[in-house]
Amino acid sequence: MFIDQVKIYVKAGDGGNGSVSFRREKFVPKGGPDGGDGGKGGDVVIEASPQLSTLIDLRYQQHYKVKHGVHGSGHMAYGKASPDRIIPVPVGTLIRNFETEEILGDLVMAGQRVVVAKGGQGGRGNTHFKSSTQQAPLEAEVGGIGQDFWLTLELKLLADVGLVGFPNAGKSSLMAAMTRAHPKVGDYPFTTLHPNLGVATWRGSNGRDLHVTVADVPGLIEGAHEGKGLGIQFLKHLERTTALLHLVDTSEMAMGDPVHDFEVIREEMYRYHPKMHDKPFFVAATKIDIAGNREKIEQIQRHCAEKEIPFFEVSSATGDGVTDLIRTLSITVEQHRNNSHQSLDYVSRDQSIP
Ligand SMILES: Nc1nc2c(ncn2[C@@H]2O[C@H](COP(=O)(O)OP(=O)(O)OP(=O)(O)O)[C@@H](O)[C@H]2O)c(=O)[nH]1
Ligand SMILES: [Mg+2]
Repeated sequence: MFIDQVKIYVKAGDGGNGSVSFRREKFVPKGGPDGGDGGKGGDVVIEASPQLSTLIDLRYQQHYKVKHGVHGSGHMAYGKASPDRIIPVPVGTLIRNFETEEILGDLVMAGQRVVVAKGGQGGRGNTHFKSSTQQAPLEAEVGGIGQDFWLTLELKLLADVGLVGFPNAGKSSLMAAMTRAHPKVGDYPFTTLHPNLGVATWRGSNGRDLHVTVADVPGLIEGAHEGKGLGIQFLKHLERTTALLHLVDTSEMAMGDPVHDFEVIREEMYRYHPKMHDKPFFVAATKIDIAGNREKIEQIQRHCAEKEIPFFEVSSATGDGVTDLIRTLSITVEQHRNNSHQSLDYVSRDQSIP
């Protein structure tokens, strides 16, 4: 299973100290206490951002410290609180206390937040310590200490696009053609035993790179939703993906009928959970360099046209069609990310999957 893991140190802000001060006014010989309170120290907050797809930034910056709150001062001046420090992480990040291994949060939703270290309270100024017996208190509190911890952050498989299909359909080969990942490819079913993640990049028309995380999971077979083959365990990994790309082997050597193969896998996903059919969905005919008379390509293409499913044809061996596919997937994923309302909607639906 893919896990991107980092260890970071967080330290929330200490509270500002309360002030010891007395009023000094003309014609008022003994002014009372007027020391203000210190400001609260900022918290450290971790927030799931749909813009991020890896924890790589946190590998480069390991320490996150928040400034202390401003100290109180005379004339009842309260110190300002120091601002919270927000650390953005990808959706799918699990946060643990490094020492106790206690889970502090599992950020599965864009915008979801968890306070991982609380800032100290501001100390009270000497105005609070005035009493009938003590008219001129020399006492004030120091600010509370901000919490500090070492944390481990783990990114669980939460890809943008999941590759689905029968064993040997060419998923890992396509993954290798679209990304820099090097998954194992083999001329036999169930070559892939664990999901692999890779990142496909598309340079948008504005010159900005769009990154799409692709998950290559073990092949599915009939009965997968009941746990047949490597089955259910990996359907689970596809739950949280934005879009699905279904690969159908259209080479001359492929054993089955492409339309039948396609419907079997589509049905497995539906039976696993009907909401799997609500995701943006694409079909790609694979291995078109060895498709012979193209009969299988045309069969599945007609079927997709009838069902209004976007259809592509690719060869991972020659690279034909791969760029076009990356472009479409990137645009779809980007639209999804920009639509945070939709993204929240997705996750809440995903959470309802048992
Ligand atoms: N000629 C040709 N062969 C391909 C192409 N894509 C995949 N293959 C071959 O098809 C076989 C299966 O490819 P994989 O990428 O391992 O298929 P998979 O879907 O990942 O298979 P599992 O992991 O077992 O489910 C390998 O022998 C590949 O070399 C292609 O575009 N052209
Ligand atoms: Mg594979």
